[in-house]
Amino acid sequence: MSDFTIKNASFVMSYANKERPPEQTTMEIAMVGRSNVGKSSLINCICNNSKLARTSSTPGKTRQINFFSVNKGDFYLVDLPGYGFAKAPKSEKAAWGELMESYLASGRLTHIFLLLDIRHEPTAEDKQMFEWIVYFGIPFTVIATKADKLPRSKQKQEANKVAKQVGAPPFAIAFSSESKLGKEEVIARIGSILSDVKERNESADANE
Ligand SMILES: Nc1nc2c(ncn2[C@@H]2O[C@H](COP(=O)(O)OP(=O)(O)OP(=O)(O)O)[C@@H](O)[C@H]2O)c(=O)[nH]1
Ligand SMILES: [Mg+2]
Repeated sequence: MSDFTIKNASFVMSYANKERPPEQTTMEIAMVGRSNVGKSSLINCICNNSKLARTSSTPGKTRQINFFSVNKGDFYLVDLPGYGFAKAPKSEKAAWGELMESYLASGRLTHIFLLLDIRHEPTAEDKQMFEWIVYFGIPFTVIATKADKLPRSKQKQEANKVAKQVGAPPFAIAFSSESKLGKEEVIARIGSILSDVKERNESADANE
């Protein structure tokens, strides 16, 4: 186990395609998933700050790409607007598609956390999103959210099942921002992604 911890996190900026995104840093991990699946809540949970990213029981709360700087600028966690928000007007859905596509294609992303509700079979949009992630070649981890809604005996099995159903290898972290299940596992995952990136950067520097 690494001794990686999240010591502090702060909001940097919201980005909606018109402004310039923040200066790139060591790495960027983005939360991707259906509206209401718990992306903003996961960021708040692992950063121990319930007010960091705005959450809501009404789907469609996050409308822009929000950057959060962690451990004094060491890396960014990125909260994305959700998809599958039925009430959104057509123009907004089109804007969402453009924003997401340009962000995924930007080459900034180190890793994606694909969040799926542990209780439901992934939707056509989840599967489409997964195909985009594969198309853009971005490394990912599947996180099955709201695990507190299932009995403990089913959590691991159902988490792996949704990963398989979306088309990914059948492994997912069972997570709950309510019960904090999987919190340490998600943090350890971030720690290992970060140490891989740093190692790669060091060997690239050494080869120059
Ligand atoms: N029971 C339970 N509820 C959760 C969990 N995570 C989030 N929620 C609730 O689900 C709702 C949506 O959470 P958000 O974190 O705002 O979801 P989001 O994915 O950011 O949604 P958008 O910003 O609309 O894309 C809120 O009412 C949360 O309190 C969880 O682990 N367990
Ligand atoms: Mg949100």
